[in-house]
Amino acid sequence: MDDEARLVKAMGDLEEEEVLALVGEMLSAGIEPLRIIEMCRQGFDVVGRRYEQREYFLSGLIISDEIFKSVMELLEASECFRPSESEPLGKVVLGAPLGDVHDIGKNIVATLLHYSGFEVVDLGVSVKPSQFLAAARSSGAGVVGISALITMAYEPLRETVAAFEREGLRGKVKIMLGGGAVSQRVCEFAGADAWSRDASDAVRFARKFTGGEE
Ligand code: B12
Repeated sequence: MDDEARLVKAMGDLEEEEVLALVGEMLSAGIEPLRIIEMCRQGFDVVGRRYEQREYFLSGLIISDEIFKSVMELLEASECFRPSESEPLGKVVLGAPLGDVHDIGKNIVATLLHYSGFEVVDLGVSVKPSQFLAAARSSGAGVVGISALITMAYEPLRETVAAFEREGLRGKVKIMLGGGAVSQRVCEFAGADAWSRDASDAVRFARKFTGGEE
């Protein structure tokens, strides 16, 4: 088994020491932090499946969150994320939809956007449509990113896009979706402009939506 497969397995098995040792080794070997994050994400999928099969309980989900926080601390301490020195590229409002408290993916997206030169207005989790609207208005952001992990959030996603429509802001504000619960169908259902389950696409979309190069 190679290091990447071992990392997915260790994350799935909730073996914190093993996860951190592997991440340390991979960083020393020059593996891209986004690749490390992707392996952890796959490990989270294993945790999610085991939770569905009742092999893990809520505590398993909580432990996976704790382990990943330590991974992010290691990544940040290694200074692999470097601040952009350019002028701010634009503003992005970010949040998880109403009813959804998952924020790991959203925080990764916030970090990448920030280090790519965007100003991020992070509204946190369980954000009401009216809060997305108010933040986009007051900040003048041209992009809203919503990170959805649970199916219960589909309706709030649609309501959020509808609220921008109703207020006549759809021409000025692009809405991108991400997170484990989104897909092309969900994007169409909600009426959003783009979707992805890859954090780096958030930067690509934001560049495109603010008139820059993808
Ligand atoms: C950790 C976890 C938790 C933690 C979350 C901690 C936290 N601070 O976020 C806690 C313990 C709080 C939790 C709670 C619950 N959870 Co939970 N949780 C998970 C788990 C294991 C991992 C989620 C995760 O962080 N993945 C890793 C990140 C990195 O992935 P990601 O979010 O998809 O983000 C990536 C991309 O999608 C992309 N991205 C993310 N956002 C955006 C945004 C944009 C714009 C773009 C472009 C890209 C992008 O970038 C990221 C990096 O690539 C998942 C299982 C899974 N397979 O994901 C279940 C899961 C999401 N949870 C689930 C459930 C059921 C719950 C609970 C209801 C459990 C309960 N009984 O209370 C509660 C929900 C509470 C609520 N109302 O939201 C279900 C949801 C099922 C469903 N279909 O709705 C899942 C799928 C588990 C399962 N298979 O059953 N959970």
